[in-house]
Amino acid sequence: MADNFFQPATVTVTRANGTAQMVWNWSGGNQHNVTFDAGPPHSATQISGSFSRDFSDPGSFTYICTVHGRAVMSGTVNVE
Ligand SMILES: [Cu+2]
Repeated sequence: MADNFFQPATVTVTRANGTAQMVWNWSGGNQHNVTFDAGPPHSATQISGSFSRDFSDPGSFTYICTVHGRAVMSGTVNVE
């Protein structure tokens, strides 16, 4: 992610051995977070670093950055 967007905003991942891991990397100078509509784990609100989440169930997982809001910073992880 950067200021102020997720790139790419939509990602499709395929599970291997039942799990798919997604990693978000922070770039830019603003604070952001990754907050899922379906609940935690969420990332911290931070300026740099990374966050990873493992997905064991298929589905469409939507998330936003709560600092900048859904209209500005949102994304979707499609897990197959
Ligand atoms: Cu943000």
